[in-house]
Amino acid sequence: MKTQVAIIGAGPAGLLLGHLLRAAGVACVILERQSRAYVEARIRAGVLERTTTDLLHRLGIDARLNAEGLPHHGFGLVDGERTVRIDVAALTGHAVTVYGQTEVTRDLIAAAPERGLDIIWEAGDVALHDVDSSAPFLTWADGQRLDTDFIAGCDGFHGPSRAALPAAVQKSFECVYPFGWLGILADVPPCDDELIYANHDNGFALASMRSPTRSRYYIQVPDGERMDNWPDDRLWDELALRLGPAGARIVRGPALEKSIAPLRSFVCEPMQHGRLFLAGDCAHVVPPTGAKGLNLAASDVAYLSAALIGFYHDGDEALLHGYSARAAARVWKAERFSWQLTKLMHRFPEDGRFERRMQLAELDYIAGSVAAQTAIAENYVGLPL
Ligand code: RFL
Ligand code: PHB
Repeated sequence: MKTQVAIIGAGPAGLLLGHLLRAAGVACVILERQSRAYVEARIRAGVLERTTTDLLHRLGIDARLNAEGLPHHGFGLVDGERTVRIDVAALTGHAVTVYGQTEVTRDLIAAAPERGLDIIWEAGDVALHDVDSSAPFLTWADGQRLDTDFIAGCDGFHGPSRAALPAAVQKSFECVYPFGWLGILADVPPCDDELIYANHDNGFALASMRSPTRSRYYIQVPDGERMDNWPDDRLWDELALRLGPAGARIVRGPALEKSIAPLRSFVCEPMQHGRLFLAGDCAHVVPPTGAKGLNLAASDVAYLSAALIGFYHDGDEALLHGYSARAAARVWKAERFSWQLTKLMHRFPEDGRFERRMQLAELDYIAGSVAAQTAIAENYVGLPL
């Protein structure tokens, strides 16, 4: 088999890149390790920046997004009993959209056949070859081979693409947090119209949603926490406690899904080597506090698709050479925002009474400062491409 761009991974980065390339007539094939059913069932992010929804509108893969996406004009930061509302729309002129990553993924997969985007599911043992030559190729399963002009590594944090960058050129930067998020999804109405991020003495909590009848909640739990320590009743009690005034309005229900995700900040530079380009979680990870991970995957592939299309349409390699620097500049700013919001809203085991008062003083400062609220709002809504 031969193609122009071989994409590894059918997450948001790989699927969006595939559609953007196909819309410009560039040939591509996606190789995905998991089955379609597995990928479509994965519960992940929930908040889309305008840069991400703009891509879906541009592709015309937006019918369900338009019908079911919830525009959100602000969110709350809670310390104890007080809610500081960040009025994102008033402060920036823009809103975010609550629409699950699961739904984005399903929409992109459903639109693939009619747009000539081939996805090979359950492609085991994908390996990258000759990425620094002009004729790279992929192999998988029992000796299947795909020759290609370029490889796009969109295979998430644990995929093989990043490891194909020679150790001598790869620089990585990492911060692992001593806690994770325990998430619960339930078919109950949300406790508030807006998302609420709470910093309680017991730790962080987040009230989010997928629709007017489906809620998504998270609490901070210690590293290595076991799920059987958190039967549903205990989890609902803890959410009600940590979420402040909104906690009293929680409607409880059976869990559709419960999982624990570790928190990490990670960046790999450069995001390109030879004919291999990295995009999304394979090149960088943010803690979910800023709701940036999926949106960074989308902005990476906005840059990468423009660069590849420039190459095929105009023979122009300038954007390809500039990809890593351009994408990483936006990534680092989202890393900073996600790290700072994580530090502000979580309890760190090494922190004492002083650090706790620093958090409360910062929240108090934010409550009284339009400048501080604007800085949060413009990062949350997404920095421009
Ligand atoms: P993905 O989604 O991990 O997709 C990678 C794909 O590559 C496949 N793969 C392979 N395929 C072939 N061969 C191999 N050897 C392969 N190895 C892996 C995988 O099966 C998979 O299909 O990466 P991508 O596309 O870069 O997308 C990144 C986002 O998924 C991620 O950043 C977000 O989910 C992060 N995130 C959030 N981001 C937001 O923008 N807003 C949010 O509100 C938000 N909330 C969250 C989140 C992530 C969370 N977890 C579970 C980590 C909330 C949580 C709890
Ligand atoms: C979610 O709804 O899953 C979600 C929302 C906001 C975040 C993280 C996760 O910051």
